[in-house]
Amino acid sequence: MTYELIVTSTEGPDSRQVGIVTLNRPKQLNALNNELMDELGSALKAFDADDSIGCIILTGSEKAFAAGADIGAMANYSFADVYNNDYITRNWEQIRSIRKPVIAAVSGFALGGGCELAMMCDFIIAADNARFGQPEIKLGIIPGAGGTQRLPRAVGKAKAMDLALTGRMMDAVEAERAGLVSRVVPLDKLMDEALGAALMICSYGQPSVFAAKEAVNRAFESSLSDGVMFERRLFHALFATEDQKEGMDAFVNKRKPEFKNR
Ligand code: CO8
Repeated sequence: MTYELIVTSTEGPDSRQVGIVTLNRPKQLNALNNELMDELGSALKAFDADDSIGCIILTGSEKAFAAGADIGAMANYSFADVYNNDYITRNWEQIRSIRKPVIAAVSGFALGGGCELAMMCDFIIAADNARFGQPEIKLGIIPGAGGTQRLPRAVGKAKAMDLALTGRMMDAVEAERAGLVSRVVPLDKLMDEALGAALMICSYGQPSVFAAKEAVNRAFESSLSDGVMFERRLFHALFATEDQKEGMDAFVNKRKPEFKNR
């Protein structure tokens, strides 16, 4: 399938590849409009359904991961437009239904919907020029794609309130210190770092990768005791996989495991 506003590619050995989606509206700093979000949803679903893909990276340009929802497109929307037709917000939660890990490799601006999109990914690796923020308050609105919910879960109430109410940006160092991003690397190392992480994930057995993602996500949807029980059931279930036998046998016999994803 050909896309206009994103570019897709793959990296890695034939057996297990990394699917890469690059947002590509450079003149608008990757501002997110309905068409781009439709293409992003299609590309993510296609990679998710492709057995040769083990992990996905979502990235933008050096200057901008995404500078938010497209303000020009939103400017004249009425309540009826956005509510009745689900303009702007349609498709935004699709990324949550992707079962394979999605890594956000963020350089430059990740603002508003761009920050929310990065937070919908499983983890964020940031370049040292990355800047995160929820500046919607400056436009007379508030975050609409989970920013007020995911940001406090990531960085705590104080910093989330600070960012949502002042609209200020935080740099990569502050974002890492606050727990929003997992690693910060020099800009020219961003894709190498993200690919290294993605290829490592690809090398593991898929049942345990899926289970780890599901279990960590459950921490944000349940009480501690429900989450621990959910984890325990997945943990028990993995003893029914060939990959558990292979992984442990390989360790015991001091050899490299060859996971079969079953
Ligand atoms: N929408 C549309 N166009 C944009 C956007 C945007 N969000 N951001 C930048 N652009 C365009 C600019 O208009 C400009 O276009 P042109 O060259 O035609 O004038 C071009 O990109 C370059 O931008 P600047 O000249 O402003 O570049 P600077 O380096 O001077 O500044 C900034 C970069 C700081 C990123 C600045 O462009 C800016 O503040 N952008 C807006 C950031 C913002 O407010 N984002 C939040 C948008 S609202 C939102 O995301 C709500 C999400 C709700 C959820 C979505 C629904 C689920």
